[in-house]
Amino acid sequence: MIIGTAGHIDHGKTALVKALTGVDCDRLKEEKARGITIDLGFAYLPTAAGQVLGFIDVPGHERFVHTMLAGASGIDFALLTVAADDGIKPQTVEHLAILDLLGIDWGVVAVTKADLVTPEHLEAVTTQIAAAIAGTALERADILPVSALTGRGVDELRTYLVAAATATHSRSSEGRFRLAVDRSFTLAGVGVVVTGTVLSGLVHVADHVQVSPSGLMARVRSLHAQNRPEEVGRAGDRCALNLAGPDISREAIRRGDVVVDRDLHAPTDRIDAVLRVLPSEGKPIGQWFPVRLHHAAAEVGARVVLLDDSPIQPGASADVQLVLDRPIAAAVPDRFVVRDVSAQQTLGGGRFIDLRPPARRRRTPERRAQRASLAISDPRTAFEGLLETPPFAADLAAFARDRALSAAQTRRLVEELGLVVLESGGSRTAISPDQWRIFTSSLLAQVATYHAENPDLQGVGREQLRLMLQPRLPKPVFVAALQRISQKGEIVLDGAFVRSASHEVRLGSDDTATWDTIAPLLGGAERFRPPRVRDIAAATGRTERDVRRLLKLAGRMGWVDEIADDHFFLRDTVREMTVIAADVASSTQGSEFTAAQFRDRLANGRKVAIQILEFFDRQGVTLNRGDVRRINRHRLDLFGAPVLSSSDATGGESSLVGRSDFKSEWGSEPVPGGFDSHSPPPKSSRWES
Ligand SMILES: Nc1nc2c(ncn2[C@@H]2O[C@H](COP(=O)(O)OP(=O)(O)OP(=O)(O)O)[C@@H](O)[C@H]2O)c(=O)[nH]1
Ligand SMILES: [Mg+2]
Repeated sequence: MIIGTAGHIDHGKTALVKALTGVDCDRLKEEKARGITIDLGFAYLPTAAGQVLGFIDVPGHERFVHTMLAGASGIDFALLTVAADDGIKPQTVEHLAILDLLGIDWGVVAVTKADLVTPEHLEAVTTQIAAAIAGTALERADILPVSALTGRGVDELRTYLVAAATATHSRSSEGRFRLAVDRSFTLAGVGVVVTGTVLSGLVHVADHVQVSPSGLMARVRSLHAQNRPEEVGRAGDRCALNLAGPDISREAIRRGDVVVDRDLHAPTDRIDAVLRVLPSEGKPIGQWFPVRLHHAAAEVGARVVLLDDSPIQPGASADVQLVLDRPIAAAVPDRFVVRDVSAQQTLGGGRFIDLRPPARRRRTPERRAQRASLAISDPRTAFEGLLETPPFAADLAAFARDRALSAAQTRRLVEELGLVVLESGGSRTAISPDQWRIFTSSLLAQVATYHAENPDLQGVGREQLRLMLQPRLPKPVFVAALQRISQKGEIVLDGAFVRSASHEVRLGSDDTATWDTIAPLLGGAERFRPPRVRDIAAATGRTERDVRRLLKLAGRMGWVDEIADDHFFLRDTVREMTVIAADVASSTQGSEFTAAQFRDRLANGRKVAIQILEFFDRQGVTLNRGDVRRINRHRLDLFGAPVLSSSDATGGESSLVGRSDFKSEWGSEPVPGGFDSHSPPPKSSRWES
């Protein structure tokens, strides 16, 4: 248990810690000279039960409230001192308010210097204290008189603290490791040491960690917990870490840094928070109000962006966006305190609720609803609520990181909520089971509607479909969603299109009539040199546009192939040409053939023959090397030619020749050039037309 002192200057905090532990926390020369505490002091008290109580002694001076804040952020238990002869003073009130804002609701009030007052006075002060703590987090704290001078009440207080430490169930060490640095120094023979309270998780000797926000990498060479050498430090421990790393030095790490599990390093300078303004504050907090933000041991300048319409009145709470002067290493739902820029007084504080809020559209109803869920401390309830608000999807990886959740905690969250998690790149987008059902069924419904309205189209474009659906997933996440749904077999991903598995493209009756007039023009003797779109349009009296549209449609149905721009060949013809190409190749030495040899067989002119071969090259049916080509027999079936088994391929890559089943496929149609015409291998690589 870490105990932190609090209270007005000179109210006997340091003297009391010394009376309890024997340790004088005022080590600095200046502290001795001035008789006040300036920096944080640390003391440890081993108990009979083998526990160690840690003490953080803070300064009471009004100019050092920021130091008190750095200390108070790392404590479990408050030891508030009020001098019996002085009573409640300004920093008693301010420290009490800070403890309240930090949510430290466990502690005791010591009425110090009890030796200086009469019993009646002591009773009056006790009454005054009870009134001061009423309504704060410490309202149920016991009030005990002590004197560091005479020793009165000191043993009782020590016993009280030991009992409290025994009663506490130690903080959960779940979550990823974070330690808020309050000191960095070098020790001779050891190296760089940083100290602070472990905010969450565990740290082991030899762990690799990161210093945030600087990002410096380090290894834990050794560690102390409560001033003793240990192998592991846990949440709630006060630890000293001996860090090693290429860029690690005493100067490179300072108070306010956070040593973190390397998965957590993601500093932020824009944070959504719930801010409570102290009732004692004179004026409301307005738009773009400048503050000093205190978080863990860090202090940074910031502006308050109001997310509601009106300024925040004293005593009221509201959602705000904090825009920081520089990034800090935070987590949700960390507590924070804001003070005014001249650092004269504490204004308020609260909890962080979102470390990556949007800078724009932050006042929409949707965003408001998200914040309401994010404000919930319990991660499971918060994430469940978040997924029930638009856009009904959230990045689980970022959520887990920003709440310092361990892998096991995240897994449990997924299991308990039955989440559907879509992975893409480094992000893990989660959707609730209900929303996933809605998403899936509306996707299937949209695809079905699209087919009904567009029977002649192969499917709906992915992007078009994405924009039709809620939640509107980011593109890469949508792809992951499509893949997941397609695994069920109901939809098929067809390039950039999505169609239902049962969908077949069908021509409307007009288009069927048009096709019936066009198809004969593409076949017959001229099939190796069919008319182009322009020629067909002229021959049939239709517009080029219409002919082109229909032929593209026929292409999607696998009836034709667009060999070159606006030049469509029947699929049967293309298949026939692959076989001819294979045959030409088989008739040459080395199975290589030239475009001229191919043209001679098709008798369709040099230009068209080259276009066909280039089309085959693109499809991988032929392999082009210099002026000659070979057949890639693995691709011969692309247009429907029977697949060759490797035993068929004894004649090399183009052993189709001579197979009667291939010849018979062409029926009685004579193949130009004939199967038996053997052209000699080319002597020259130039075209000879
Ligand atoms: N008579 C009497 N004097 C005390 C007692 N406790 C502290 N003092 C004196 O009060 C003065 C201030 O005590 P500190 O313990 O330094 O007070 P503090 O709260 O630590 O002061 P800061 O850290 O500067 O805020 C010192 O001169 C102490 O000797 C006490 O129980 N009885
Ligand atoms: Mg002191």
